[in-house]
Amino acid sequence: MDVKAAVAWDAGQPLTIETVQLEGPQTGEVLVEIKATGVCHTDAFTLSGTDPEGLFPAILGHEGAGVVVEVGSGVKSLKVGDRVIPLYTPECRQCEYCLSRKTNLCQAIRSTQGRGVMPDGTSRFSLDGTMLYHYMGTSTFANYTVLPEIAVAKIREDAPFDKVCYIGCGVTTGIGAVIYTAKVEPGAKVIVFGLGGIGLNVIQGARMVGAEMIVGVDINPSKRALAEKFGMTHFVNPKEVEGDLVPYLVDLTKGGADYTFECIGNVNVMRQALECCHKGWGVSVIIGVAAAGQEICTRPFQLVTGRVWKGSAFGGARGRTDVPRIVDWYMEGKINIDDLITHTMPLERINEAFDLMHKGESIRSVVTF
Ligand code: NAD
Ligand code: AHE
Ligand code: ZN
Repeated sequence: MDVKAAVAWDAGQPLTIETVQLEGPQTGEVLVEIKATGVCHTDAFTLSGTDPEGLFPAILGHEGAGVVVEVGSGVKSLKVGDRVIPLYTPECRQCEYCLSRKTNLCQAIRSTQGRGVMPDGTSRFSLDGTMLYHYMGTSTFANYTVLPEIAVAKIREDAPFDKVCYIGCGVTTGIGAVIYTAKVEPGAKVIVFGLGGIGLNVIQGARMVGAEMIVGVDINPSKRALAEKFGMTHFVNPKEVEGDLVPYLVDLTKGGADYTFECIGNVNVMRQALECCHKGWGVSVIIGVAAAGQEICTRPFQLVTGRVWKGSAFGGARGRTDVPRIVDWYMEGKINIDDLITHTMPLERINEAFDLMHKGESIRSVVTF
């Protein structure tokens, strides 16, 4: 079938809107009509050419919501008409990783996801005979996409697509990092580095679980007001701090933070985030995605003296299980998504979403179809 898609032809180039061809679902797959998709910094990261797994030409996008319009043979858990959120972290409930209960990183289809193809090794997208790569197994910058059943979360029927699409990445990543990865407890002192589409969700997660002190760190002071609305208790602009940021934050938290979250993708900030953790028990969670070739470093003494460095992908959430619950939280008014969606636009204007992100003028832009 013909579908409308934003195609990334090459690194650093704007997306172009094309009519592309999409083959229907195979065994164990579904065809989803995408109704809305957010634009995450990770899409910009891959488009920039610094993603080691970046492939071109591709259809990017991994933060969507839509409706199942066709099911392939063997599909049991989904039917035509179901409202769904595509999952770049699937949940097969059968692989060693899922069964371990120690991680959300289902590996059932990870290798083909990273190679830009469906689990059978082929792409379903093409344009006039030229193969187009899938992206993160989701490719939501198209009004239709094909997904394996295990990479689809079924959600309630009354959830608005243009809001809950954000649960497909940013909301779950931020809130999940607090509740599933770090397991922040009431009364904790938390520092969040980067107050964008992810960091603000870390802040709202920290408030939800009853953190007592929530420090936000960002070089863009325009992020302050919204962060305060979401629960930030103290704002720090590193550009206004005299001397080193780390001792400043250790002083502010009276000995260091119980938990810190890096939501930027900057390896120097990752080090600061670890080192401003409390001696003996502070935990620093890396969420930001850093460019190819970048490495983190610190003195091993930081770890010897009890600080813990860990990472979080998709907030540690198990998508088919946890995403429907997070949608419920939104529908019950327990979490705020609306105020974070600062811009909406049709697919034809998707490049504006990247421009707004780079200029620091948006939190989340959502494309509606
Ligand atoms: P964003 O662009 O919306 O926000 C980034 C924020 O960091 C901005 O407010 C910016 O002003 C701030 N910033 C930049 N440099 C800074 C510095 N040196 N010190 C302090 N603040 C600084 O991006 P986002 O969508 O929130 O994504 C954040 C990161 O998280 C990206 O690297 C993205 O790829 C990654 N990410 C990871 C996961 C995961 O599962 N691990 C999921 C989604 C996004
Ligand atoms: N392809 C990159 C890694 C990108 C990355 O870390 N992705 C996160 C999700 S970011 C969503 O906005 C993730 O889930 N990672 C786990 C995984 O299996 O990819 C690289 O460096 O190669
Ligand atoms: Zn994302």
